[in-house]
Amino acid sequence: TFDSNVTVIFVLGGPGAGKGTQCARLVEDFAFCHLSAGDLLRAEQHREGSEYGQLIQTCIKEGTIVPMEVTVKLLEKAMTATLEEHKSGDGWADSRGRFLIDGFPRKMDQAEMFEHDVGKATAVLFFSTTQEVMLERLLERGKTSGREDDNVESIKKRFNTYKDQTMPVIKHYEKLGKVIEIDSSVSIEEVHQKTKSAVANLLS
Ligand code: UP5
Ligand code: MG
Repeated sequence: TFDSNVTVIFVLGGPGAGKGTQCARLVEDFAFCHLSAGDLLRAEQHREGSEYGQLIQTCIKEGTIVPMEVTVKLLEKAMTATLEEHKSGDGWADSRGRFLIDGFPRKMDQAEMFEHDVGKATAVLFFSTTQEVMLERLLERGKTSGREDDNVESIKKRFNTYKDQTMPVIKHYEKLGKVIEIDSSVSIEEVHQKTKSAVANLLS
């Protein structure tokens, strides 16, 4: 478990809602370390000698959730590496001790495991928009992304997993009063402005 001065913000929302895009923008404003669970899994999938390559590929294509032990380990490792890297420098706890955990936790058991083993989340940023908007964005991105899950068939499965497994996580944090919901149907810049002021509020 990390120090209590480490700030963790979970970033949730459906496939293509704009989590990664907004996290990248926030990093320019606030000195967060942005860790995308999906990106870490894709890197692990392609890492030579990984025992999980096949499993991760199948889960991503089918839109199902990779066993949480794998994902939590990858996140913990990345967080530790970031903190170690900045320990010696002044103010490390202030800047690199802030994490945006993008696309995680997607299922209740992951949330429980992370909060038990790693640390508690300060807040949850929830980017919400309609399925139509998400579908359009993902199909557009699919023309160039090379992502194995940016096709109609996988996207439908991702939507179902999101609805069945991830929405309950958001509901859980809503009950705790930790969710900041941001409508991400509008332009990237407009979403960014709203997100930026919400985060500034949170950190003040
Ligand atoms: N775009 C973004 N914002 C826009 C806006 N306001 N207006 C117009 N266009 C906008 O954005 C998607 C596209 O839309 C981009 O082209 C962008 O330019 C445009 P992006 O920011 O990439 O959206 P994001 O929400 O990050 O979508 P992503 O596809 O990454 O979401 P997913 O949650 O589906 O994908 P992730 O990589 O997190 O997970 C993939 C898979 O990994 C999962 O399905 C699962 O199989 C596995 N996984 C796990 O098993 N466990 C985990 O904990 C995490 C992942
Ligand atoms: Mg993403």
